[in-house]
Amino acid sequence: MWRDLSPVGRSASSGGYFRQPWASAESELRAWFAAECTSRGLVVETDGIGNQVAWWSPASGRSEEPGVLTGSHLDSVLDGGAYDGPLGVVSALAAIDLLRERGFEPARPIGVSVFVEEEGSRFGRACLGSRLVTGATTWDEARELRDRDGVFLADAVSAAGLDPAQGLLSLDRVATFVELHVEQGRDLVDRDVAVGLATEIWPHGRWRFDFAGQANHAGTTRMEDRHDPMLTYAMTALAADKQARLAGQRATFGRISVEPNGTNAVPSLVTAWLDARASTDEALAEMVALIERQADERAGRDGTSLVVTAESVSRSVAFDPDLAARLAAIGDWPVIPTQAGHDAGILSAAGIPTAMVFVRNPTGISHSPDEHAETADCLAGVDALADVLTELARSGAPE
Ligand code: HGY
Ligand code: MN
Ligand code: MN
Repeated sequence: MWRDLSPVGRSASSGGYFRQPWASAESELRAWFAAECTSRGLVVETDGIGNQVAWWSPASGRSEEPGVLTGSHLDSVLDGGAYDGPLGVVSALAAIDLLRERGFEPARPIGVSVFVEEEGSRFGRACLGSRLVTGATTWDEARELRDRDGVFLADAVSAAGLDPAQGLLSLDRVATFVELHVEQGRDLVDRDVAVGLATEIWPHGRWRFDFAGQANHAGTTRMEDRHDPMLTYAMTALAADKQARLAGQRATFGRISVEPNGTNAVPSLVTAWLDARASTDEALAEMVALIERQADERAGRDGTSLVVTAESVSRSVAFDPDLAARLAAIGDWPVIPTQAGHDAGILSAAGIPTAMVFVRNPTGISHSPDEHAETADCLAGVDALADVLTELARSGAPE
C-alpha cells in the first residue's frame, strides 16, 4: 500500500506531499482507497463531498449493530509528510487483513473511514469533512469558503466529479471511533515506546490578521511619513512568539500575503494567519486577545489599521477517559495529550466515544517532508489497532 501511495502528489524537489482536497492527487487517493476496500470485500460509500466509509459486516448477520469505525485522512498540508493521515488509513486496512489472518469474526460491523480536508489547507477550516458530517459546520456556511485562488468550495467539489446534493455520510451506525495517527511530537520517543493513546487535544484555532497601510514609494517616502503594514505585522509576529513562550503555549505565523508585493513600494496590505494553541480554552482566548491588543497598539503607532477574523476554532477535546484506560490496558500503553487537531476530536465533540492510537515518530517532526515513522513501529501500530478493534468488536452490545 505504501508503494502505491508514495508517488501520489509528491514534490520532486522537496520530497513533500501536495495532496490538497478536490485536486488531482487527492482525487487519485480517493480512487485508490475505494479499490483497496473493494479488493477486501468491504462495501464502500463515497458521500457528496468525498468522505468515504467502507464496512466489514459480521458474517453472523448482525450488521444492524452499531459499528466500530477506524480511519483518518489522505489530504496533506502543503509540502507535508507521508504519514500524517495516510498512516491511519493504511493501518486500518492492514489491521483488517491481520484480523482476518487471525480468523477473527467481528460481532459488530468494523468500518474504515477517510474524511476530506482534515488539514484545512485549501479552504482554511480544519477538519472540514468531519465537521460537515457531524453538523459542526453546515453546508450553507461551508459553501461560501474560498481557496487562495478564489474558488468556492461548491465549485471545487463539483470540479472533482462529486455532487454535494448526494448528501453526507451518516455516523448513526457508529458506536466507537478510533483514529491511528503518527505522533506529531516526541512524547513516545522520549518514553522509548512505540504506541500510545490520547488523553486530549489542545484547543486551537486560526485567525486572519489584515494589516492595512498606505502604499508609497520605497525611496522618496521619508521613514517618518510612512504607514507601513509590514512593520505592524512584523511586531505582531514577534509579540505572538513572546506571549506563547511566556505562557508555555503555541503561536505561529506560517502564512503571509503582501499586496502589491513589490520590491520598491511600501505595501498597502499585509495579510497573515496566526495558528494559536493552548492547554485550555481560557488560556487560548487570553493569549489571542493579548496578541491582538498588542497588534492594535502597534497599528496606532504605525498609522495602520487591523482587522482580525477567526477562521477556524477547535475547542478543547477530552477523549472518553474510561475508553482510553480500557484500551491502554491492552498493551499497557501510555496515554498522552496532543496539540494537533484530528477528525477524532470532531467526532468526540459530536458525542461519539472516540480514542486515538499514536505511533512513535523518531524525530517528532511533522507537517514537513522530514516526517518519518519506522516500519517496525508502523507494524506495532497495526498490531495495536487490531487488538483495539478486537476489544471493541468482539462482543455484541456496546459496553
Ligand atoms: O493542524 C493540525 O493540528 C492537524 O495536523 N490538522
Ligand atoms: Mn496534520
Ligand atoms: Mn493528521
